[in-house]
Amino acid sequence: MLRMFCYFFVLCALFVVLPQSLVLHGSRGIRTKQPHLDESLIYLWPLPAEFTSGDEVLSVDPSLKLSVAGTGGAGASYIVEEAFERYKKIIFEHSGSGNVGARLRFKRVLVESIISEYDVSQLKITVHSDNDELQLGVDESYTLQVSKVKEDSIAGEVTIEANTVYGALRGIETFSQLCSFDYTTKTVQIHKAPWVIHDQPRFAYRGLMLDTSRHYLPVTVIKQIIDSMSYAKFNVLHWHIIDEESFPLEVPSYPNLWNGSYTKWERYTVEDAYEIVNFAKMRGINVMAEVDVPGHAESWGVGYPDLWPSPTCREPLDVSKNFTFDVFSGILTELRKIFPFELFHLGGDEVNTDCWSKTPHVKQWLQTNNLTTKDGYQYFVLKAQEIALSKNWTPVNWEETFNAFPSKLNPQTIVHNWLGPGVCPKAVAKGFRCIFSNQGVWYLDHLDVPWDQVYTAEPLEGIYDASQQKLVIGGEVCMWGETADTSDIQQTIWPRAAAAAERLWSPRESTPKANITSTTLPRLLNFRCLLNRRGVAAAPVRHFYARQAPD
Ligand code: CP6
Repeated sequence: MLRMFCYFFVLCALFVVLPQSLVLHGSRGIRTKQPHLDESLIYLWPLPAEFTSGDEVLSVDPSLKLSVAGTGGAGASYIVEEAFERYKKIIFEHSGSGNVGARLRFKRVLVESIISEYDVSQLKITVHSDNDELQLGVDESYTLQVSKVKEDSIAGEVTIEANTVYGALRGIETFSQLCSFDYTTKTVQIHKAPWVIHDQPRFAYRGLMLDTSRHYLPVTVIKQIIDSMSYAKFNVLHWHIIDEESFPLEVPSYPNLWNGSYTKWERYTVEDAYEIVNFAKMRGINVMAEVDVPGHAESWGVGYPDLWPSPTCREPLDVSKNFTFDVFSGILTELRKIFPFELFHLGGDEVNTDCWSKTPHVKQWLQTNNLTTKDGYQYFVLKAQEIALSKNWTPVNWEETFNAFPSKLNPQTIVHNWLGPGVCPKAVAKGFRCIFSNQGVWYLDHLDVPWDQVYTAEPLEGIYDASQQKLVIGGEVCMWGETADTSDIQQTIWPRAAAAAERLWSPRESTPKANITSTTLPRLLNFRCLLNRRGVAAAPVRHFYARQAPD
């Protein structure tokens, strides 16, 4: 009897513990299986705006050649040429492809039916403009065609036509997703040819935020993240460089600021920042820097304690001193040389003004100027906006600034949503532009949000007027750094960031909220494996074990 009871107890304990451990360690334990390829599905991520496909298979020459043409000529082609070299490594990854023995064997099989050894031996890219300026709203459209030319000695042709090099980059990414290695013939193949793809993004702003203040991220890691962003067609890296915990960036005119870094190793030189901006540009990604004021700035005072209201009350920055604005303006002058993107993020979130009312000289200054603490907050944010505007930047601010004084913000301001879904409809109704980042669904540090909730989040929810919809420039997933560092950042970003990337790129009609487990999930599982094949530590797609799907 006692033994039976023990068995029963152990069994009950198993039932209690097991499902929980599956939820908590879903990514370490049983995983959602990659299903066998369903030939009827189109394995592209994000889904192109328009496409048609066929049922032919073409082989691709491992010594694939690039030809770049167009009115722009060689002007901007170095961006395309470098991209081509990167993608050749990705597409022809297996050492069997291009292996002479394998090629000869393959040739023997095909020698009677096909004239050329491979169907596709050239990628023809036409770019219509040599202007390589990368700004918000840059033309990223492209047409990608894979066709069979039977009567020619060249059996197949792949062409990409784009208005800018950045459109060409998006087209090359899509081309790479059409290519797959066939282990029987040891060749790279394109299935479902011929293809005609007309593609363009739904939103101009498709962002990922990185926070290098809570945990320092080495430059190589930031570059890896930028590379992975380009696979999902993201186009803005929002770099939350500085915050209250650490100040890792070099500011030459105020050389003590980076005394606020965690260690002397956990820093970015001006040259590092340049390199990151250039690396991103080569992949069609803009870098938007953030200097979050007046809250979230305690680390500034490590080097310049006068920026604190007092040594014991350190945040927000001292609003009463000219020195505070001299330093702020000095930082922006240095950053302007590094970051060519027209948007600049001024933060303005989570400002607790207790230190202003508790510190005698600040309290006195507020009284003298007949300001409440809330007025002081407004004064600081508007002054920061003026400084950014004077440096020819468009200010972006977290939504609290809009919530506190909507009619005072500069009309150029882009309101950055995060507190739930509500602010974009209000901001665009007042004529402001808006970025959607609802923390309930697009904060990647919230590990409990499953991929389908990320996917079905809709930036235009609650906005019905077409002219107001145009003011939502896009959205951004945020990777706050308190609970992630180099060891696990990629697996925290991916695969869920990819769900947001498709929401931001693909047409609303082709990314419905219903039935996403039947067609969208297999494509996402496939994209996650693509990331893994490219060396990105994307986590398993948590689905059935973490939570039952909605449909
Ligand atoms: N840091 C800064 C943060 C957050 C914000 N700003 C944040 C707040 C709440 C959550 C996650 C992140 N860590 N500077 C808000 C924009 Cl849940």
